[in-house]
Amino acid sequence: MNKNKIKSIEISEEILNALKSGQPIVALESTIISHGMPYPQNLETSNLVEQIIRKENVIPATIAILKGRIKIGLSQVELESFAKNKNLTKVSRRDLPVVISQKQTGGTTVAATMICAKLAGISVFVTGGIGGVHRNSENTLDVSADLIELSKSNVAVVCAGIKSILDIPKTLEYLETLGIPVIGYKTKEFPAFYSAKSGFLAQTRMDNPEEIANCMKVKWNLGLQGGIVVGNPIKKEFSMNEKVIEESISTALKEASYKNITGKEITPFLLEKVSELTNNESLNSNISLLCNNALLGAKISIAFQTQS
Ligand code: PSU
Ligand code: MN
Repeated sequence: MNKNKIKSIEISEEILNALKSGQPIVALESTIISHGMPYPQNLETSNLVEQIIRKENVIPATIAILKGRIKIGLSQVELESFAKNKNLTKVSRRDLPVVISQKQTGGTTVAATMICAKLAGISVFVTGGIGGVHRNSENTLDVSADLIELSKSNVAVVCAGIKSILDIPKTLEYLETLGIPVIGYKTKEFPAFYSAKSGFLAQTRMDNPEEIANCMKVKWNLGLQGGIVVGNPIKKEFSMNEKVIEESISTALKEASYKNITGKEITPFLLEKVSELTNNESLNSNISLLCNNALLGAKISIAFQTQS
């Protein structure tokens, strides 16, 4: 790492030690804390997810930008003050240089977390849902920077698929165009976040973490740049009725259009609206799928480290 990089990145002691000794590490994003969930559920969920990862003897690395510095691994005090802060910027790839040079504080999206994880040397990252191609993108050109990042940064992203606030088949087409492997974990179908079924197929099905770790190895040994998407379906008992979800998404989309909400505000707006319209049932599903992803991510990172 060069001197300038060291100036803007701060890796916690625990994670530095894990990196040195080759202990498995899982990266976690922070837009979900700053913009994806309300306080105090955001804090409780972050702690729960970290605990699940630790139970597997894997080190969790929550990533955020604090006062212009990339933090890899937040202390409990930092996490608490971050979760309570209502003035946080949503930081994607293009925001990183702005937020860092302006010494701001913000939550990293999937795209920005991948960049920071890679800089720190972490190869497995767990989130809830990735961004994608938005519905009506033929008019708005709204495609999440997460997809482009997946073609650049060598990090495997474990998610529960994508929400149907997005256009799932277009997102899958775009992932194919960008050369990004899309794996369904124990399923042929690409999951739709709140529900295990999207009606669209993943590229392939894999049934254990070792196969996934091996696929990561093979991709990167071939010099093929970019990440891998692992779609881990939500557990049956927490999955939501597709009709209920579709209705609330359609209401949320109408309201966004009426209120003229665009750009980086649209995803947080839709997430909050859907949660409100489903009486927080979607929030509970969100928490449960994150825990489910954390466990799988920890297992993949162990397998990846063992195969190294
Ligand atoms: N989708 C979710 N929950 C989230 C996000 C997406 O189901 O919290 C967040 C992630 O941080 C993701 C970001 O990287 O939104 C995508 O935002 P945009 O669509 O503006 O790229
Ligand atoms: Mn967008």
